[in-house]
Amino acid sequence: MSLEKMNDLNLKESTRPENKEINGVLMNKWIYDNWDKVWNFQAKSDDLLIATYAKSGTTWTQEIVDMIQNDGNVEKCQRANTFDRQPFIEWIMPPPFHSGFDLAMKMPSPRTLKTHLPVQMVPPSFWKENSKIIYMARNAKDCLVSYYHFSRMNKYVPDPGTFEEYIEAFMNGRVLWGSWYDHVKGWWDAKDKHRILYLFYEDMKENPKKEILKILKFMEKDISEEILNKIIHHTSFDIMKQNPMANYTTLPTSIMDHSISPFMRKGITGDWKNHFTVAQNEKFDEDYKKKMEGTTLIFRTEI
Ligand code: PPS
Repeated sequence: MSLEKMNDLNLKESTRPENKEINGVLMNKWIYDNWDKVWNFQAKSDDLLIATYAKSGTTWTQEIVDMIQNDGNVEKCQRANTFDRQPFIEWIMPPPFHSGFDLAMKMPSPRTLKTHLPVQMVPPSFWKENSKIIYMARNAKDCLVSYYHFSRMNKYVPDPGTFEEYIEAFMNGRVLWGSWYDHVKGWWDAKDKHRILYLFYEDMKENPKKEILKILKFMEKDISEEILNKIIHHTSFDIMKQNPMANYTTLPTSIMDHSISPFMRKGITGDWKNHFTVAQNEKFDEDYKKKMEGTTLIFRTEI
């Protein structure tokens, strides 16, 4: 179905769906209902999986990887929407919308795929096949702010309520894909046992060249300095914000309403300072210390 047609339809599915927990992790109803299919997803050894907690720089990483795979050819990277180029494996939608899961099944190899699943919920075939995985993490406060605004504009995500209420929900892991704390720690531990490149949004923001070089090495790709500079430029926030194949503006407004908050919102580190009150920040930090105790994982909340 064309996106224009989807736009015309006043679908029932565009109202916010119910959510249910799978092993303590909140998921939308469609993923919950189809969990067996997701769990039994058949990964391949030449798959490249981009894994993130939501709002941590997934789309950015996806665009970088696609540009690398296409040797910096911008036209090729504009062949389709991000979500069609690199299917979102657990995203199962009712007809008439196509689902990332179905798309991944149909896609020829080598595939680049996306997931927000916490590490313990990744389909076991990825470990069996030893597929490469790039994990991108973002500091909790900026992630929370981004997720809050995204939840306001995206009707497939639970209504966030007030910012105060949302902080509570985030701290308690009562948001889709569960606890940020468990997610980043779980993947951090997994990186020493599997082929996982663990990256940080803040590092990418500070020095994209250095981080893209890490991705190139991981993907065993070599490119010229000229192409590297082209990739840095094409995947900068300002360019991606204007790119309809990366900014999610082709989706119907009944799903994502960019007039409420654009998907490509600010793309910075430290925006949390414009949102948290002093009291909210103190409470968040205190709770953070407890939840992150004992891990070697360190985040930067400003650069
Ligand atoms: S999703 O829906 O989970 O896939 O969202 P995700 O892509 O992970 O995160 C969206 C946030 O990433 C920002 N973004 C970028 N920041 C810097 N540079 C580039 N190129 C870029 N592309 C996307 C996007 O603006 C969202 O963050 P916020 O803070 O809301 O602006």
